[in-house]
Amino acid sequence: MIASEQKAQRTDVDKLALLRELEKKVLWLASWTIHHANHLRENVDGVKVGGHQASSASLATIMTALYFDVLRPQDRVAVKPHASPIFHAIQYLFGRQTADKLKAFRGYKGAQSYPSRTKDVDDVDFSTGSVGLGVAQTLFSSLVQDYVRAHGWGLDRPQGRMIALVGDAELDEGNIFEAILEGWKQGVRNCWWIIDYNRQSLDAVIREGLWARYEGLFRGFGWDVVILKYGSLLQAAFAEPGGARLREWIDHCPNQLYSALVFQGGAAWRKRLLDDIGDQGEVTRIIEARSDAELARLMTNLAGHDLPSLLDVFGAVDHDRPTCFICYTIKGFGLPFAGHKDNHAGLMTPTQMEALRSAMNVRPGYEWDKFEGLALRADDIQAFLDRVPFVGRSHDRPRGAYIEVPGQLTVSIPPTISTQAGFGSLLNELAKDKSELADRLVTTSPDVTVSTNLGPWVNRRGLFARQAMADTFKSERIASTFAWEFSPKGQHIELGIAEMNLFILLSALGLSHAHNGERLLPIGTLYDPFIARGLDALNYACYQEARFILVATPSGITLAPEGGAHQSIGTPMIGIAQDGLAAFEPAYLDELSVVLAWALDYIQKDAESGMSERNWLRDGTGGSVYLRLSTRPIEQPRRDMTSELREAIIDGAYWFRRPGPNAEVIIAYTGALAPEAIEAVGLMAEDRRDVGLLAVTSADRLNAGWMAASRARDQGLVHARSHIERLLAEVPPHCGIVTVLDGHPATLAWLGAVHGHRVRSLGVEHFGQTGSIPDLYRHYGIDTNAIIAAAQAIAPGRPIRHLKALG
Ligand SMILES: Cc1ncc(C[n+]2csc(CCOP(=O)(O)OP(=O)(O)O)c2C)c(N)n1
Ligand SMILES: [Mg+2]
Repeated sequence: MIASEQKAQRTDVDKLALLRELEKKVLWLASWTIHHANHLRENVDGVKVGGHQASSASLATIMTALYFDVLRPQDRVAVKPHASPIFHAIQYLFGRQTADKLKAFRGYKGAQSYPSRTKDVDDVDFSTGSVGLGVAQTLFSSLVQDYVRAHGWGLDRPQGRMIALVGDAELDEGNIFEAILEGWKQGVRNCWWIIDYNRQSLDAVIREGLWARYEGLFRGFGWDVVILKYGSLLQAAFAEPGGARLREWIDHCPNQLYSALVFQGGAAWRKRLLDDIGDQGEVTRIIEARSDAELARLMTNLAGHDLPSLLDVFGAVDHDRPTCFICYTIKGFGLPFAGHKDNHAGLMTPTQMEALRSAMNVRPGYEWDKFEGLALRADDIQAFLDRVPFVGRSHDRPRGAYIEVPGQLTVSIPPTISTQAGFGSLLNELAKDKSELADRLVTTSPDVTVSTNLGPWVNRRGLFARQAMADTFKSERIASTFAWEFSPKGQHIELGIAEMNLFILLSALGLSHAHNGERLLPIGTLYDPFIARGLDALNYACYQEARFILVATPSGITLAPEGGAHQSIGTPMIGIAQDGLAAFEPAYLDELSVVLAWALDYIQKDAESGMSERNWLRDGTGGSVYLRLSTRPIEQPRRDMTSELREAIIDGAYWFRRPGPNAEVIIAYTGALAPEAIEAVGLMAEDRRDVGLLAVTSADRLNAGWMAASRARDQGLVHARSHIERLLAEVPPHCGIVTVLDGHPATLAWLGAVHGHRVRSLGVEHFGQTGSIPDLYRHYGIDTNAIIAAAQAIAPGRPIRHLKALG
């Protein structure tokens, strides 16, 4: 053997020895962190917070191999929610997590139970917690990386692999299958899914033979599949005389029995093996040559806990094909409840923890010490840690350069138009524009591109695909309104009909600045009722501060011709309640134009800003934006867009008609019901004095500002006033408010609580009635008559003459 070979071999051995020590340390720290949170923290209130020691331990070896050897700084990882303590322990060893945060695990401002991009300090790539979402997002993030590079951006950075550490039960989530199908259509690559095949979920041991279903599934969609079943010890034993028999036994061992034996340990293994195959020749020697402890070690040596096997397999990948690794593991490996089917929320008792402490050579008082109890020298370990490729990742997250947004967007306003059609015109104008802004826009839609009015934009900017594809209808000269041409420069990503995929893709696009250092301005369109289909993915996108604009159209019962099944009632309430999402429902195109320009700037903001004095909103912090639009063409006002009006539209409301000093009633409306509200005010004028008309463009922002200003006053800032408080201060105390929108009435009902006015709230509470717009408005009581009737009820006085009998 020549000298350099000897040296290389020695370094390999050294690396393995180091990794083995680190694996132990990671398991110790993660277990101790959870134990500390449950048993030792001073302020624990008697409620066990769990922490999933078993679920974490399952991934300790795989994550050791990845983070200390395989990963490169540009790789991005979605960590299975319950492996959070392992992730934090690894980051702690890298010096990127603090002992204080670990000590406060699951506590106030402590390390998070599930890895969080926004709440954790140790550079989490994807927030996980709702199982299945982080997994799918890695697939879409690899697509986004391709999109960015195909557009010529970020080519000076190395390409990363998008990796998901997947719990085997996560694969029960339907969104994973939707993503795999979409990934196949889009030609996904640079994506690894590493399945922690511990054959346990939360409740139980999973079905036999699932791995074979997974294998077939992934292969069917063009993935490479690598099955890591047996570790190096077992493989060596299989090579011994009689080894084939042992292998046959273990290959046929049911999951339940295997788990039970793992839990019971060496003596149980011996008894069972001797009972089953002890009389079958040479295999007996394999069993008898080992002590109970050695036998247990052998029989639990699955590849997912075997560093040499993992390093070999991960290190051998030399292509960018999507790859699924099915890694056999044991839930709770290395801990006393390993394999027990009830171990999901199991916690080690103080006695068990003491046993682990002594096995790990950790002295009391040195539990958080990075190098305590390790067999190698601290200096050597530290030197190794300093050389780990992954630590080359910068401490600062990339942010992507800000893309300039003009104060005003170009659009010509016809006398009558719907907000949905207006949105199409705005994007069509942007598509014509030779600007950085237009180039950074990327649109996406789950098979409703044309019906949500993105057609003209797509005609101009094309669809994205890594390989160009012509529109055959065009080349065959068949007349069509829409060109459907794919190219690497295209700016629309067409998805199949899966709203989950839409939101997860928006989440990936909306984090491009942080993942690729290149900012994209994503706009996704869908039908408003189907927000509910992807709501959890939307919530997670917002939770991890992805930035995008969601345009939901059509909405409400105003989509009457589409039929009852597509109505949306609750979405305005989602707009109010969803954290990280500013919701608007403009009535007119000039309002929409103002809101869209604002939104394109707002989604790029990320300052640690306080509240603005004007509206008591944290506009400097930014967020995503939801626009609830309508297909109903309505007559447009002719007016100058003054800066005062623009500001009020963004803040959430303005007086379309100011109430006079003697007003008895005002009407507050949102969105497509503007014509009914205006008509009602006109018809009441003879019988009620000074009726005011409040146009509400964003119930969400009005409400948020009001809540924030109230809190500020509670804390002593006596002059804090929100936008809605200032507007309603003009309304005399005895005056009533009628609110109306095409959505749930509770959306605006709170307006009465601002200054204590009486309120009658009109809206839609029931679902599914078909009919024309007048039929439905009458049926649900949101037409002009209903508004007038409500005004009469809340502001009694002489009968309003135009009030017809309500049908
Ligand atoms: C969408 C969603 N539903 C339910 C849960 C609750 N839950 C957390 S972990 C888990 C089972 C996970 O099993 P697996 O993915 O196999 O991981 P393991 O615990 O085996 O490591 C469940 C049902 C969740 N976190 N998210
Ligand atoms: Mg599992």
